[in-house]
Amino acid sequence: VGLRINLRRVRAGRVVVALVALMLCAVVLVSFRNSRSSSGWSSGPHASGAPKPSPKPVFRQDALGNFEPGAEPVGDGPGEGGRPHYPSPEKVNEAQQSAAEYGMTMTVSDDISMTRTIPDTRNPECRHWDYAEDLPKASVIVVFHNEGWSTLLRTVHTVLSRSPPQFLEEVLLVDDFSDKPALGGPLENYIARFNGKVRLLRNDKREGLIRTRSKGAEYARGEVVLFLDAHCEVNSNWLPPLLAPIRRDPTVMTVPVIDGIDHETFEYRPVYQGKSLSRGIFEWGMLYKETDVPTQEARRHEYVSEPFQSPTHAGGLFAIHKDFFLKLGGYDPGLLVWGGENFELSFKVWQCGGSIEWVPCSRVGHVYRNFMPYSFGKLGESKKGPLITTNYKRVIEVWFDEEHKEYFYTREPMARFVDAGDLTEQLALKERLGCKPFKWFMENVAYDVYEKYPKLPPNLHVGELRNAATGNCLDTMGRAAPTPMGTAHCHGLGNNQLVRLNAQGQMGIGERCVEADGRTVKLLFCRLGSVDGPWAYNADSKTMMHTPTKKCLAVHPHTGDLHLAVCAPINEYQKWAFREIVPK
Ligand code: LR7
Ligand code: MN
Repeated sequence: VGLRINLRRVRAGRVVVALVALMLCAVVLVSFRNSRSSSGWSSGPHASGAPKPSPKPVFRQDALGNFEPGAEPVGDGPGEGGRPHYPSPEKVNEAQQSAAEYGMTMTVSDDISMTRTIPDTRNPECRHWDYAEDLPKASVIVVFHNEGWSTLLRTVHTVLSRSPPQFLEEVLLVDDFSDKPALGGPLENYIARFNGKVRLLRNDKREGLIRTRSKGAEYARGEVVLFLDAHCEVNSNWLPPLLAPIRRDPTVMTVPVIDGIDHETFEYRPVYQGKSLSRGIFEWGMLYKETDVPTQEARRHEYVSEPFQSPTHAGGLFAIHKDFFLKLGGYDPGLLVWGGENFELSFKVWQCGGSIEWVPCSRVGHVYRNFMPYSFGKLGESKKGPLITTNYKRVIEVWFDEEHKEYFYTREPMARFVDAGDLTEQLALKERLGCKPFKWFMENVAYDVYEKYPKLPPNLHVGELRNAATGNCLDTMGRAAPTPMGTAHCHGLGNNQLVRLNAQGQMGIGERCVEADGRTVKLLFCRLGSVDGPWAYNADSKTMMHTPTKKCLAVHPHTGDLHLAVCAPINEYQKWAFREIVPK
């Protein structure tokens, strides 16, 4: 990167020399003009010629961007400079308890200053961009449910201290029916010190993060709504780069690059150390994934620090013009609590006339929790089938086409059985806005999904896989991959027993694959983008052969464990039958 800047400098320097010497004028000028127009340069404050409106930020060689702050002095207190912090010996127990309650060690967070310094993790190029002075103002919306005090307020403090005030309309906190006492009166008292710059709304029942965000957007006073999770620390000059693309085009949604904050030590860890930039995609079971920015997209930009287009986003951190968000109907109000809303918004933005840009010069730290500390409450019980799968089904039933829907159901057969609820309004919105078909999105925006996750071969069998000798069914045993696979009493409910075997020998349960080495049979995450596997089922002999070893899947008669055995088709412990199930 430094190299690139140097190259640019050399080139620009060469231009000046050439102009002065009146040598090779024509050739050099052409190359200069080309570089100006392709980067969208127009006459910035330091360029010669009549000033023109700047559709894009100006890249200046002097690194004195108009909002560029000086380096913050690094103190030596706990966690300063983004360094890891550890609980003192007498607080170890308390720390463990707080980690169990919040999914992050609040005791450690509580020791760290609200405005500690963190490393400026941006590409050095970022200090050269010069943004317009009339960017739209943002409401920063933070929804929360039973979040820890110091992480929530550190989010607020860093937004207030690291945003140019003229672009920050307000910080809008929306409480999704928390019941921790500190988040009641004490929170109201605390934010009073910000003289109205920080507002607080409360739900009168649990709505989940998705509906709570839509509500925040409706109440927001800013032209742009900018969402953050309640455990973030925004980094140096994070705000203008997110607003500039929206000023240029109000149908652009912008996403900062998300650094990691460790849930135990609160160490600030930059993403992309020595790695190339990545962007958001998805695989067919609708897990969110990131992948390298394809060359086709990278080639469209002169600088690696320029925003680039991304098919999807992780969900929590993004900015969008309020009117555009509301025109898109906010989030589908039928999505419950958590999950899938990132895809819904991504597909909707792209298919209905907008675009998503990831902004490398805007960096925000986010605490990745150890586990989800909250339950889904009554909302979780009110839906048939697992709630997140239900959300995914709503999203794909509205935005996918028939071909791509089939890949989702092939990979996640359980989804066929969940009730997605009424989709009339969502389909009507898609119609009314004249949104483009999913095929267009896949071919023009998310083309890299096909490279990573090839189209899926059909399933030959889907159902529970019952052993003839024991009468038990193949089962994940409720354990997370990687784990040994087991068998258990057949319950007919699908879920952990809903096995798929596809035409290329891949056997799995949802996104996880059954694999075997030598003797043990395991459940692993399917190899990235793999659609094939080692299994061959013979419906006559009822054996499941592991083709690389030519051995057969068997239950051990004594231990009951799964293993690979020398094939002996008369052995009942090696006979398996798929039974289609229709979970109630
Ligand atoms: O019922 C709830 N009500 C809420 O208000 C549940 C949660 N929330 C709040 C919660 O307090 C937090 O502020 O909603 C916010 C997000 O919840 P998290 O932090 O528990 O979610 P996450 O970080 O585990 O999950 C990611 O996916 C979610 C899917 O619905 C959301 O989109 C999160 O915002 C999203 N987080 C990010 O994108 C940060 C980067 C992580 C990655 C990849
Ligand atoms: Mn989060």
